[in-house]
Amino acid sequence: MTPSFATSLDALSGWRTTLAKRLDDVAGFLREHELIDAHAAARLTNLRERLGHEKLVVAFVAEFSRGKSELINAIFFADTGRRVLPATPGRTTMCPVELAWDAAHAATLMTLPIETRRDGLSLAELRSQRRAWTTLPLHIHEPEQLAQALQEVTRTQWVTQGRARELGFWHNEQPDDNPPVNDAGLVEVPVWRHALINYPHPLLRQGLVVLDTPGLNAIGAEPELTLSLLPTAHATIFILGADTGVTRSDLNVWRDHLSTQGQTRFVVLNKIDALLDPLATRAAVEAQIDSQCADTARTLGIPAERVFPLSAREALAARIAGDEAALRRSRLPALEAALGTQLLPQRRQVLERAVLDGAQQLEAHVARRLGDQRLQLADQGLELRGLRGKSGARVGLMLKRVDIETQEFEQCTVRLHAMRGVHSRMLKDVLAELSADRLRDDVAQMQAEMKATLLNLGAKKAFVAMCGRLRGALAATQQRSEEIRAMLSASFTRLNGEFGFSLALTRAPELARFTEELDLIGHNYVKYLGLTQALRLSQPKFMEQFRRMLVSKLRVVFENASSEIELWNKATSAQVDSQLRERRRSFRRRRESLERIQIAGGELEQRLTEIEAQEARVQALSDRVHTLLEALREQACAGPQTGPGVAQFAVPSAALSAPSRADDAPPALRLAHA
Ligand SMILES: Nc1nc2c(ncn2[C@@H]2O[C@H](COP(=O)(O)OP(=O)(O)OP(=O)(O)O)[C@@H](O)[C@H]2O)c(=O)[nH]1
Ligand SMILES: [Mg+2]
Repeated sequence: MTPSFATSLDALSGWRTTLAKRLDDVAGFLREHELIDAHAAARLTNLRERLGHEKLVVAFVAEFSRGKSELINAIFFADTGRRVLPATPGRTTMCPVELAWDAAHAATLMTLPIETRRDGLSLAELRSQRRAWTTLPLHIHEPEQLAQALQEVTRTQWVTQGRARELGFWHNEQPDDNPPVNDAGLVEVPVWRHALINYPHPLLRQGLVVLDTPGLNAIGAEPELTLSLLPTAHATIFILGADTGVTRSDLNVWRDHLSTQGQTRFVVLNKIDALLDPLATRAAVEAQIDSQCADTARTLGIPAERVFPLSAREALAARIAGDEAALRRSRLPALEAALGTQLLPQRRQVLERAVLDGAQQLEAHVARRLGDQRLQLADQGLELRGLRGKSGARVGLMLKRVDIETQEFEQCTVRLHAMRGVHSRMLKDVLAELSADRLRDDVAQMQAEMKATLLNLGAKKAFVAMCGRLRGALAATQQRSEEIRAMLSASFTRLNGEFGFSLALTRAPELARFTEELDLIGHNYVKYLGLTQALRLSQPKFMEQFRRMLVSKLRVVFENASSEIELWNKATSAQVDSQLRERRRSFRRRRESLERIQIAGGELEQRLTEIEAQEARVQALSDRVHTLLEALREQACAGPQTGPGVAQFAVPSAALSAPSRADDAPPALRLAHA
């Protein structure tokens, strides 16, 4: 049987938990035996964070009234026994609604007033300002109260045309797209800009984030939704009505918001129950559904198997009634299975790669460290074995040699100092290319150019020019990183040759990934500048919001590129420091053991035994790290398991009759465990 989305997501998160545990084992061992430096540890923490907290965002996108909210109800809320998210004919959901679970907070509905648009602050900035939001507690045990509270997302208010214009819902330039005006000359606009539902649903607990959107062709659509939330969603579910077919405005939504390749897209042909006809045979209705799916696929230019005909309303009713046959007839299980089998393997691959890369880097790091120790021990052993049967005078000579060698070695500090000076100067230059100041200047230049030309074409040109400058900055950074690498490589060769270091350079960070991210942002913004929304840029408040949003997006790319470079440079310096420390310690040890041997003749054999014990210890450490990393790699390659014996969430309908495992789980969240 094909596993449902719920079962697959559960298996994925089970796999992530086990992987995180294996990673903790590795990290604990490395720390305990001081086998890891601060920078390798930082990388490890990063990976751990990703495994534990990475979210999977699924966005529901469509024109209004196609059944987005109803579909979310059927997939996520059926076990409350009622319709929880408001779904009614006509415009219902008035602002983007994000459903997620953050255990650090109670179950709540948080709403952000639409007036915040006037301050020019972006949604990303406002997320952390809890005071800007209105918070409503959610009584998850009381479905009636829950549904009542969620009615908030439908709230609207009547405002003057001037205020509507300020809020981005009115444009003199495009009168046809403006909302209707009532007798008093007022315009209806949403009360809220964004809503966050914090709800402990089993799937949300596992890192799923669901985004319900208001009908997207609306002129007042939140720019951040278009520019940030939708492009970064891992999957989008585009919904059409079987009763309406693909309308012109459906096509506009598709073209404007879902045409980005690379996104995982699912198309739902909803409301197939509307095609039922008492005068037609079941087979005739089925044939009509098939032909409508084929038409839809052709119109949207996607393979036919990407279109899922279903009835969200019937699926919701069937799940509430616990009627399996009706649920199958609604055809929702096919969409859920596709989500499970197509979306999650992709997430798995990304995480698997990250873990395997991480394991490889750790192994190389540890091998280098233990290799250094082994080398020092071998040298000491050789030296001491050479002393067997030698006189006290000979030991004295050896001591002198150690002192000379130590002095010679210490000459390296001058060389190291010079290298560090050049390195830090070069690094400073590289990081300046990616600094926040530079970014601000580039965006300011674009803004000035945009202001000079309010025509759409000019705005786009200014934006494209800025993207070009930023791409240039990344290319220059890559080039300078290579120069740093070349400088270090030459220095390392000399240090290794003259002073017996075993310094090894890793590859300079690849910045192509960041250029791709930059291109994706560029692509989305250019699309946006081509939309009617671009006209809003003539308003200073919107220009400001646009600028802030853009800067915050670009800053993430530049900061990540910058820290990647910094991390690589720090890891390189850390390697030099640790070898320097290790070498000094080894000179000290050599001196101490020779001194002891000089005092008491019997010490020599004992010292040799100690060295052998240390060599055995290094070998044991190396074996253990290898075993731990093998276990991590094996787990990563095994992937999520959905077989028997693995705890699974049943699809919500089955949960209706299943006993609650956790006593404190609300009735809506009962789990069935296989
Ligand atoms: N017949 C039928 N009606 C449906 C189905 N799914 C949704 N509806 C109805 O269609 C209407 C709109 O559904 P919503 O879920 O509110 O649509 P939406 O896409 O969220 O619309 P907005 O929130 O306005 O953007 C409601 O009355 C639903 O009950 C279905 O499968 N069959
Ligand atoms: Mg809705």
